[in-house]
Amino acid sequence: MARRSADPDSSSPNLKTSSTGLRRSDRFLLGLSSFDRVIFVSHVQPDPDSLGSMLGLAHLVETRLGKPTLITRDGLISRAENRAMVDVLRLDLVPVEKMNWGPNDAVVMVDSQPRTGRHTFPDSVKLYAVLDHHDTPGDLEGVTFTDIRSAHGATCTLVTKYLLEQGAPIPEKVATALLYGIETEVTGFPREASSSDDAALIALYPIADKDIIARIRNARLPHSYFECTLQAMQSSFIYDRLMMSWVNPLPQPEQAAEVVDFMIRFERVDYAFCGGVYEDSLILSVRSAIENARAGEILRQVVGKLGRAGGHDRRAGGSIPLSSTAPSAIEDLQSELRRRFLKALKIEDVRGQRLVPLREMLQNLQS
Ligand SMILES: [Mn+2]
Repeated sequence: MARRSADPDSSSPNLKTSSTGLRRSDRFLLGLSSFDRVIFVSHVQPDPDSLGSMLGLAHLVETRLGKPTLITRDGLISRAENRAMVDVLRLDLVPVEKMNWGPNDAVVMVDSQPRTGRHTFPDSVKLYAVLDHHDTPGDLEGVTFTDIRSAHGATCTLVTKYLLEQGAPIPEKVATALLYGIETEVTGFPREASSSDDAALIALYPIADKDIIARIRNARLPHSYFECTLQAMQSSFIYDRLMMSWVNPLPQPEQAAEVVDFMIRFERVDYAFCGGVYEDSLILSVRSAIENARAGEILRQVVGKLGRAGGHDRRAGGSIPLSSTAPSAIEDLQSELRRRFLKALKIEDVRGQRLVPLREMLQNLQS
């Protein structure tokens, strides 16, 4: 059972009788009783936290209410580990563009919030519920049930709580997805994890298939991954405690996040940023290695009205639609973003220092 101390928003008693004593998971399920089917949606390029949350809640609804459910995929899943998760766990995802939204369908959004620019399905789709842990505020008007806990490291933690609260048996596949979902969200250091995340991990660990998790975590990588990493290293500049890398074009949109996951390990910087063109957008990703980094807030400030951005304290992402992909237009945008980033981090307009000096790059080519 989940520990409940140190977690102010889960201190509700186990009362089911009075309306005030209803737990959140009771209210979530109660409101679904009048619907015929429950459809789960998440953000574009769903990550393990999205996938695990949809799977866990679908299981809860099926076992407690006996209603049919659907889990969906918005956009592509391209990161090798995330693809492996879908394949190995045989997740049956319906592409969101192929959905027929029925009048008596309940739509539940996980790991994201409405009108944050992270969805391709129409805004007219009415949501029954939103369960999320992002700092990025969405437009929750008209949503019947909301449970937003930015203190949680993962939405999967919230879903695990619901399953435990309801005493629902957690099958191996669901536990594996939830465990991996939490793990991927809290791997950085300092950890963006609460005692609730650790309690969920402890509850899931004995049930989850650890071999499957190892297989997902060590998914084989395509050639483009290495090409992209090389390009990122060669384009990286250090400005005081910030490193900025550019990859044009990105082989797939999630690669910007993979670059910063790697670059933030560099001992001399506190912030790593990567930007790259994918189709007609500039994809942005940020990581920080310090506490109270406000990465999501900073990226939102940097991007401003140019596009959209959001995330957490130490991890953030965003995108800017491009009116032109001409090299000069992209260069202009890159220098504007650099200027804004240095300003946001109060770094004097220093001359950037290459991570790999040009001389060394040339020497490497000759050897
Ligand atoms: Mn998440």
